[in-house]
Amino acid sequence: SAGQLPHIAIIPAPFDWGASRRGASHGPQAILLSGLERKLQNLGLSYVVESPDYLPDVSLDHRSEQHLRYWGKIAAVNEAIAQKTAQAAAAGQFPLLLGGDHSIAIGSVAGAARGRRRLGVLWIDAHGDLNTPGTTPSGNIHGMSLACSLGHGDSRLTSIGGSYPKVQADRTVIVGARELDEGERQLIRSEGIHCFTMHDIDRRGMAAVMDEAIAIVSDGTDGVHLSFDIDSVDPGEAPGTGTKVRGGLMYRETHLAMEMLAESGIVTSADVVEVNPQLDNGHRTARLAVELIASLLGERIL
Ligand code: NNH
Ligand code: MN
Ligand code: MN
Ligand code: MN
Repeated sequence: SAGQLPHIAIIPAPFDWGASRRGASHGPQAILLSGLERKLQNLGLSYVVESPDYLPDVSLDHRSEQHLRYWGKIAAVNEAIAQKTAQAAAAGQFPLLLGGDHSIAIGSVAGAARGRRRLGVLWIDAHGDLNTPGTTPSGNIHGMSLACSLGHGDSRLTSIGGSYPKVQADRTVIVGARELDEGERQLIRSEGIHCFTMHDIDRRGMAAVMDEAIAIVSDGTDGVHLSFDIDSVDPGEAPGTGTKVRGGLMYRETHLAMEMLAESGIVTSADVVEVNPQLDNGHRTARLAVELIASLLGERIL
């Protein structure tokens, strides 16, 4: 239906003011330099790499608060990300956002939700990203992005891309959680957000967890956004990220999750975030990101 439009729109989001450490802004370049285009070509996929020029210059925006650090820059950048993502989706493309810290998902989820009012969200992360200014231990907005998309938190963030909740709790699934703050636990319980922790993955296995996750996010939805935080993967495999937590997803478990998503055919847009080449061991983490994107987009072993 997209005519001669490329199928995949690679949208770089070189931004890192949502995290406590700088460096994730170089994630898109590291992922592109690690062979993403070659992978897509080998898969026979058509794609376009968007220029990062769609992002506004926020270097002079110093609006910030203790519990909402750099909210001015983050609001401005995410309005542009929402617009760019919505535009690609409306053209029939698959928006693939390369972060950047996880605050960029405020914009990408808003953009994906513009044409899909019953969007499912799969959030693969060591963390919940369910803090609000009232619960955040850090003030870092990358720890608030999923809460924002659900409509919780400060209106300067929840209004990005439209003043309404972009997703509903019963269509939201977290996979890989192992470091949740107390306010996040409370929100998961009070809202009924589905959360498969590392404990669940250890007990039941990744295949069973992903079967259930896929069933939840595809039930009654009109699209699924995957928001993949590379810190979900065990730091032994993915050292190049700012908030490493031991006991993460193993290499094959992570690929299996991506392969199962590819088989399901449900994913309509995705983010890959928190790759920080300044903390990486060579390009190990960026290369892993490329491999995982390939699995998500249909690369098979046989
Ligand atoms: N929960 C912590 C916070 O809100 C850490 C969040 N860091 C992340 N999230 N990398 O994915 O500050
Ligand atoms: Mn995250
Ligand atoms: Mn995380
Ligand atoms: Mn924490």
